[in-house]
This record gives sequence, structure tokens and C-alpha cells, in this order.
Amino acid sequence: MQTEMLAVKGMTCSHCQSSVEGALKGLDGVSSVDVNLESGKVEVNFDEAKVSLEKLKEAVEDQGYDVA
Ligand SMILES: [Cu+2]
Repeated sequence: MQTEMLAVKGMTCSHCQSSVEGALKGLDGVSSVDVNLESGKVEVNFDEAKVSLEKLKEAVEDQGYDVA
């Protein structure tokens, strides 16, 4: 299991928060997601054998947000 902190830009409200959270949680291999709306920091716990950091970033970007 691996933990990564993503810096997500463009989240402004609880709807953004749940979009990002839902997109990440929907990926196979992601066990937990913690979104901090104010800082834009998203902590993700995932199984690196099942999903890559690149996939996590893509899932967030697909929702319309930028990952630094
Ligand atoms: Cu929003």
C-alpha cells in the first residue's frame, strides 16, 4: 500500500470535493481518499500493484481539475 499527496487546483466547493473523491474511490486499487478543500491537498492510499500514480492524476484531470 502506498500513500501519495496530490496537489489539486480548481476545487472550490463541496461538489468539487465529492467529484474528486468519487473519481479516485472509483478506481480499482484505491483504498482511501482524503480531500482537503482549502489546501487542495488530496491524500490517497492505494495499491501500487493495481493502480499507478499516473492513473490517479488522470482520474482527477478527467473531472476537470489540474494536478500539480
Ligand atoms: Cu465546486
